[in-house]
Amino acid sequence: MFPSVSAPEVSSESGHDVRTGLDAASLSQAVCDYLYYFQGRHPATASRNDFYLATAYAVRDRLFQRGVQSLDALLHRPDGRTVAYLSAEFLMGPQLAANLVNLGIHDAMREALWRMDIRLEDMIEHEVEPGLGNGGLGRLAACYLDSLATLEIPAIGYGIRYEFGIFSQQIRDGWQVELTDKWLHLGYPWELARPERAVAVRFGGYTEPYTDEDGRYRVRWIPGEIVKGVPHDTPILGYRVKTCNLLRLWRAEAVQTFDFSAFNIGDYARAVEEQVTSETISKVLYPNDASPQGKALRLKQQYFFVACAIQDMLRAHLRFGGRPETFHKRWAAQLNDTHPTVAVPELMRLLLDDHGLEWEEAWDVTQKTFGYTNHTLLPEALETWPIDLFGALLPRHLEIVFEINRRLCDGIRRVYPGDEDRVRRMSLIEEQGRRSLRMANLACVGSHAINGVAALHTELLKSQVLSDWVAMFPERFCNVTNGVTPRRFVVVANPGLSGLLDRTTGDDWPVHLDALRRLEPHAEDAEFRRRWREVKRENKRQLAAVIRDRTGIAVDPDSLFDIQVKRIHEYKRQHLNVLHILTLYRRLKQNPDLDVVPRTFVFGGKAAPGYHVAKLIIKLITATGDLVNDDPDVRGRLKVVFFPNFSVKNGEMIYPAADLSEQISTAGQEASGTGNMKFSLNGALTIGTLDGANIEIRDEVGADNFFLFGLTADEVRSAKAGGYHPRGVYEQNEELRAVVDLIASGALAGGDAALFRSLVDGLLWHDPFMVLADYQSYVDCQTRVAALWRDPDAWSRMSILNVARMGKFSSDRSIRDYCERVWHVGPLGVPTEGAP
Ligand code: CRA
Repeated sequence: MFPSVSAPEVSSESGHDVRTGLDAASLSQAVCDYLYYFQGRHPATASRNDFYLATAYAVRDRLFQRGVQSLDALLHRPDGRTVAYLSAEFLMGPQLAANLVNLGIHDAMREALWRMDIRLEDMIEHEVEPGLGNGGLGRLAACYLDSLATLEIPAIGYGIRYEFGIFSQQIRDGWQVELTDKWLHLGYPWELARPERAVAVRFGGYTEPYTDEDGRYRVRWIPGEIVKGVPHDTPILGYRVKTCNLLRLWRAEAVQTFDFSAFNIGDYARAVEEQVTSETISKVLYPNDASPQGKALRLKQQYFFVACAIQDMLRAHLRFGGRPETFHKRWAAQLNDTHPTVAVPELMRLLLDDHGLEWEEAWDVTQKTFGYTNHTLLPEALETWPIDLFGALLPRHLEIVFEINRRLCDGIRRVYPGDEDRVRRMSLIEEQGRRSLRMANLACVGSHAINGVAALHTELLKSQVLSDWVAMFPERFCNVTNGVTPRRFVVVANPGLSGLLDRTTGDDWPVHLDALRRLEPHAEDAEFRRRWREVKRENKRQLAAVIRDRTGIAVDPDSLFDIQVKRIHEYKRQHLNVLHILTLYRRLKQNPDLDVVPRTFVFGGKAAPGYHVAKLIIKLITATGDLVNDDPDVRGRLKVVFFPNFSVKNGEMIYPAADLSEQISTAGQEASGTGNMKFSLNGALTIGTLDGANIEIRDEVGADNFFLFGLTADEVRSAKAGGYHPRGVYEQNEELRAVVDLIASGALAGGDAALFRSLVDGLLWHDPFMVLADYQSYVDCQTRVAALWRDPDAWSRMSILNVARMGKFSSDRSIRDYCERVWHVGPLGVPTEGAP
């Protein structure tokens, strides 16, 4: 049954290096060895999961081999700087295919498995991804780890190993239903637990002053609770390089897992109580995208992983001979939004209380260590913590925060005497209502660099949310536009396109994305355009099969695939998309012979479980599908699909199959967006507003190759300031009125006029995201899209130019920008100009 590999052999006898060899024979032997000796399975009886695990372990060996070498290289550069990317979320996506591509052994592994009658595709399909993030912010962190390793910059991603990641989404009766995400249930082979590297994290209790041997006034923290943080390491290999970095995620455990005294007196429940409460910390990811919940457990999570990370960094620094006061020369730490900001008082605490530094020196080290990236302007997303809650959990940190604030406010008063309003605005403490700690202000004061994630976003940050900070610390601000990794989102996700790009431009584009410019002349080549369309058509055929399988809806691969996948949020305006669909539907009902471009509308994305309007929008989408899909007058020309459980893995199927990418947020609301980049890089044309990175994408691909509509951020502001009356827009636009009335009538809800009432009323009376204001512009723009679609050559030309001009949006470019503008580090951590 397994002719070529019957039993494991010792590597020296077989002539293959089973641990590290990259040829098919070595790989096949390695997989077989894992089956026998690690899982205790014979290939003949092994399950698909057994084979998957064995394959993953064989790959992991090769990663860790490079990881050890990378660490060794770092040890020989004790003057180098390592990047610590602190993030509450890492949305890594499936690991097998990406690692095979980065190692350059995709074909060898296919051959190795084939010798055992196993299809590599089945192994890749079998993998369950760790959903340890909500959306863009977490996926960005993962792209950045990929680029850091590819650019050979020593880096560690620090985060939380949530036992349950983002919920998995099912659609029942058209509604979202959330199921727990048990990503660990069949074993996660990519990580290595390092219990010997565990650290202790303290919570609660009180502080007390004392005088040390030198007669100095000091403070000690007597905690009320201690929890253990156990690191779990996932190797992060760069693309075709030796550098292998680390993602180190922390799991919370009880210090003492079993209370024998409680057990002895017969209280079984109490005996494991400590374990239960400790482990709660890393149990579950909060499923909110860009809007915090303000729960005590969330603050505990934040402090937990940050305390683990900083201790880990400091320990490494001291072990390699560093002194506390040179910490910033070894580490550049990035705060991925405000979630890890408690790192600022934590580092201060360690330097002051544990290492005896003076305040000024500790503060200097701290500021030089941290950089802060802001990811959103949404006012509800600005994190604050009630002072009483913060103080109860972190009493010593609160004292340090008060002292940072005292010095900050003194500084403001020196620069702006008498401007108490400014002091109030910049203070770390919000005094109105329940006194609370403003994390964005703490991040700003504690960092030497502050950046937004796209040009417009940074401008708005500077002119609105953080304008006081710009006035006082202008040199701290810079922009770093987001990027995405072309390895995962093209090489892995779109092998058809990848092959065509290799053959046309050479194969260096995955690491020099600007090289895709070489495609430009081919846009004029009719034969090339035909091949371009063939690739897209095959991707669409595959997606159509999956859609059929998961939703039962049959869609035509020759129709225009018009796709919006991202978190469901009012500002992203999935409902604007629905208004357009219903507009087309009504036109067809009025004139079934109308010549419309056949379209397949695909939606995907999760709604935060507590966000009722977002959940109602999902229902609106599925109800629209129910209305439209089988209507005889429509004759299959419009199909509406809600693709359940959007994830990195599903995204890898969806982006390559898109013709049109919907990036239709209200201008000024989407900080950057990164889905916009993934689509365009896969040859979709964008219909979008002047928002986030859309603006820069349009600048790069050319205004002629981008479907622009809608109000600008400035226009949105003045429209609102001038008193926006959505009801008036509705009354004056006949087609819009008819469509809104259709939703309000209950026709999409089996006659239940109440179902979408709140949504409709919200649009008519408030419409904070200007859906009605942008409706006509959007529908007109969609008419231009349809006209272009009728000219396949013109469409393909634009599609090719989009891909050719996306070089800027490689996450490699973003990481180079961070290295230059924020971290001052080069490959192998060599300090560059401006390094502290
Ligand atoms: N929700 C922004 O909204 C941006 C990503 C990554 C977001 C996106 O426009 O592309 O960050 N903001 O920068 C966020 O999470 C806390 O704020 C996002 O993913």
